[in-house]
Amino acid sequence: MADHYYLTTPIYYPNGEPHLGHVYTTVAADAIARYHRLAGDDTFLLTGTDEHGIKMVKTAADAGIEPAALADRVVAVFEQVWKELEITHDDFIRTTQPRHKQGVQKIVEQLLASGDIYLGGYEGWYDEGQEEFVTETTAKDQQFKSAISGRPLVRYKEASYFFRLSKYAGRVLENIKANPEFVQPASRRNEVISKLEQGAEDLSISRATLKWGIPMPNDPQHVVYVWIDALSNYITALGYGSDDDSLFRKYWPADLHLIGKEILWFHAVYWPAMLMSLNLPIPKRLYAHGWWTAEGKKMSKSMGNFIGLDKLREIGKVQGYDALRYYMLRAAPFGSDLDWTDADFQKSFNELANVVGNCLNRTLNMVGKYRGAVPPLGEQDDLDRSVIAQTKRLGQLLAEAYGKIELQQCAMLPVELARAANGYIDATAPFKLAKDPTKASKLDTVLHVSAQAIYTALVGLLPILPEKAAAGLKQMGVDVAGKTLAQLLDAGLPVGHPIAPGQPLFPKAEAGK
Ligand code: ME8
Repeated sequence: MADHYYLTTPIYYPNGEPHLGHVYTTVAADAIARYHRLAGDDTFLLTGTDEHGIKMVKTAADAGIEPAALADRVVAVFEQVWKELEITHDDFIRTTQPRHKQGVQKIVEQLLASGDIYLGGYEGWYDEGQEEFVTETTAKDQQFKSAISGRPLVRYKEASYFFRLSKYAGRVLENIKANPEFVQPASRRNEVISKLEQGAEDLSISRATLKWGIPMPNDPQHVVYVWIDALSNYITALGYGSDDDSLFRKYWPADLHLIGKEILWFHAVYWPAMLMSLNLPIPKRLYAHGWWTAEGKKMSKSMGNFIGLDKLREIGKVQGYDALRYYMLRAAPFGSDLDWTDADFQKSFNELANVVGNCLNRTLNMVGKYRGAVPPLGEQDDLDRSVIAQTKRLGQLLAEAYGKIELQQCAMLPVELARAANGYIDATAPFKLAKDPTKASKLDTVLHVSAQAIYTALVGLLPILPEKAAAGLKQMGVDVAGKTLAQLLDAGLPVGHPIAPGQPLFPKAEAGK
């Protein structure tokens, strides 16, 4: 039976249109999901929107509309963008959907039943942009401003229900320490550990002064704190607490929650504590990736360096969304902060054109012209053997890289194989071999090895460049539909497989722009 793989993106606030940051996490998740599907795993990718909370209320008020109308308008944009980018999510959860509301109420009822919720009063600071309670000390350290947006913290004083986070802090910490894979990357895991070693206070989980939210089942004057509401999506989407929880039973615990670094604490501490209180298993892995800046500065509309939909769509139109995917995933080791520059984007596009596109084109032209079909291996030397070995290794290297969520490697390894194949073609000079009938066996080898190498590289690129890699393979006469990675890699290109000259995969007219 195939393995299960359940992965999620954060559910985004629909208070503004998606931008580079949202696209990054979602594309990363999509690449991982595509890899696992290709590997034959029963895969489920969840994304969605986080529609309650004060931030939505305020943005809607500024626009002179109701929060629900704002959510509907922006959610439609998110859905449209994921469609344009061909994101392969299996579900899109909105926290305003009845299925989610019912699930959250069930969850809160269970937390109440385990005695982990009590009524108290909250007086303290709140970061409305992050929807986060901030302790007095932290507030002071941050000069009463948000660490993320820089906006002033707001003083709250109201009755509130509390979740006994302090009761679970020790177990949550132990679990993080005992499972090095759980919170990644390691640097961020260490930050969580040192913060958690100082203990954790009980968490205010309801708002009495807010109407836009899910009512507390025991006291409808309060709405559930937006983070308790939001984190629950990972199980309500699977039907937890509903009449049909078959997906939940099949896929939970999640294999991977992919998130940005600024929301790691919620996922690494609040979420496991909630799950412990619910007696449910903890997700297997949280991966908190880095933050994008643009041209060296925080992205901002007023600074003119905002990478928003207009710019992303223009790239989609000119260079194609696959070029965007490759650039984003290749830009830095996964987990590190990243900086967008137009120059680097162009460089990475040129790399695709000059390395992958060029290798495919040369190979198709050579094999098409000299043999018309993949020839058998002829006489071989060490250089041939080293490219053969590198080709054979790709599947294993990719399995390791995807296993560790090293997405930069996942993007680059196949391209490095194509680069090696280009070097090999340069070194063996098949156009010279073709002129000398005594070198026919050597030419067979060169054509065979080059064809297998670029074929394998394209197969390895399928999760990263779904459209271009499939188009390249189509030019090689290979239809990937319905085939697993192992089938594609093991089969290789059979001897005698017909090959005809092809078209540029990344046309130069575009590359030069
Ligand atoms: O935090 N660089 O939603 P959100 C990289 N609703 N990633 C970025 C980014 C940037 N500059 N900007 C945004 C929320 N992101 C909550 C989540 S989950 C139960 C609830 C990405 O709309 C990154 O994944 O503010 C980050 O964690 C997420 O968008 C925040 O989206």
